[in-house]
Amino acid sequence: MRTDSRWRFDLSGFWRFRPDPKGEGDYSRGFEGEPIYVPASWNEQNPAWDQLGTVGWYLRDFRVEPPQGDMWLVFEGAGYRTRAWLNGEELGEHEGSFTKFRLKCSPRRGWNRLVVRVDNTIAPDSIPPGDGFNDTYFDFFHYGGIHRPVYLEATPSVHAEDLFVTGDADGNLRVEGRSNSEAEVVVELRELGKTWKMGVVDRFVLEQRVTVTPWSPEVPRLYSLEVRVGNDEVYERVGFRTVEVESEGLRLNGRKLFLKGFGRHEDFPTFGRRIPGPALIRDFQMMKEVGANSFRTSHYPYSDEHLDLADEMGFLVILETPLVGLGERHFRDRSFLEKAVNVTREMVVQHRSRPSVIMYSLMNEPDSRTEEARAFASALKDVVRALDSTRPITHASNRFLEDRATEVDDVVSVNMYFGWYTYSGDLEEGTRKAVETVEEVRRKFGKPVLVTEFGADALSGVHWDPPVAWTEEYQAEMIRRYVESLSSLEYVAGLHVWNFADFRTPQGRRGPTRTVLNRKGVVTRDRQPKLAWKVLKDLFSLRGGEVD
Ligand code: GCB
Repeated sequence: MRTDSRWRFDLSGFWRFRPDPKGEGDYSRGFEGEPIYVPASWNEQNPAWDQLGTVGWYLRDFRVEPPQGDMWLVFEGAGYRTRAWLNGEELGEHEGSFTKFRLKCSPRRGWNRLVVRVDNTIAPDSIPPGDGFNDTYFDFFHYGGIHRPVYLEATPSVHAEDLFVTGDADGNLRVEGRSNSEAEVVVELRELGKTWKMGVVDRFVLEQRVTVTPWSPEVPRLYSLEVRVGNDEVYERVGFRTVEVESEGLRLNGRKLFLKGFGRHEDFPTFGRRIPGPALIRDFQMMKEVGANSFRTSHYPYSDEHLDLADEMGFLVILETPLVGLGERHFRDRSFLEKAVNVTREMVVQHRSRPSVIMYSLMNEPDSRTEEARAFASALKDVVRALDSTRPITHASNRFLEDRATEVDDVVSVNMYFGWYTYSGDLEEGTRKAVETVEEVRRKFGKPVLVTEFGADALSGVHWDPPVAWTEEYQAEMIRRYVESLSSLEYVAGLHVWNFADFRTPQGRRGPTRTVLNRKGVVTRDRQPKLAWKVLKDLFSLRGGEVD
């Protein structure tokens, strides 16, 4: 639900920061600290903060003239655990780095002091889990801080809540929403000159058929749907599109769909877990240029800005939860399931009105070979279905035939590194194994298959003929062989190269297999193309990846 028509006070800019490596201090009333920029992770803003795996304190003094109504401190993403105090009074706390949350507050007229404590300690039961800062159960850097925008927002005493808007390619519009108390509700699609009066209600569902241009990667047409509840005005951008899953594959607006694209990360030099706007634009322009039509938000829900651009530029998104690296201990633990449900619910509610989001991925590479794992996946699926019954579900598996969670998925997704982690120098053998695996998975589950990861590390500027590991040539050749052989299988519904760009990862668990960054990007961390980029551009433009 878009609320930028409400009164807002933006808190981006320079704050003060104080590391608290033992996590024992109480600075909730104030401290001196050093300058830090928000929004961005703390790690790369100062080498002294880079490995700070525990607590950091933020402080901001600001002057404000608050309007009438309830006031909220909104974080679009901060973590891992965030607690805030306004003028010494505790506002509340939130666990999880990748979803939006808000804390009720009462700023006074004039000067106020906001203090935020961010605890980035990682534990076996955090989401995602790990044994410590450098020993994560996942392969990306555990940045800490206030990564996404933060602001004060006022809600009028009567206001809209929980807006959920969908539209299909035939122009069937569905709008669902609530008001915190009974009020006059009006829904408007201004571009079409349509207004619907819902009466005086506290809950409403509108179903109408309208004449529209469907949303697609080629023509990502968005309409603005406004809802007025009393004096409150909120809106969503609707894209009218239909996604269908058939045994042979996916359809978008009735036409066969082949997903071409990438797994990505929110990772950027100095900014850490925040990709600044100009870099997002560059990424999306490059992805268009290479012929991609989609990406997965590996391995956590991305920022509103990131997904806004996907809506606007016509990218199809597999929206993934931060449930990466789960094992038996997680599947047996009821309280972990509760946390997982919570984070999944927050993700779905935040992004379910986006046309770009065509599928949810509920986990990445769980150790899901048991009945407990299947039950866990099934419980998560029920939660999603209750909030949004319109989108198919998957999870990215590296357990292939042994994966029990795949049984509950609508689409099978596999991550495959034959020819890289099983390096023998023989590229043909790796590709053959990949094709065999996809064929077996298809035979067993009878569902469309997405290859959500494949690739090889390449150090930009390292070349060798004939191709050997770590060279740009080896990566390019491996990607070429995978794309050529897998895209000819009819039930393969898409190919996502791992990864769009090199990204930071800890040196712990994976030790010597990483050179500061994971180098499987087809562009470098500062977004310069490797050899594989050119190869991919030819492949994506040639192959029946187009919506036909
Ligand atoms: C995977 C993971 C991804 C890693 C990748 C790799 O299967 O899903 O997070 O980064 O492999 O490069 O090893």
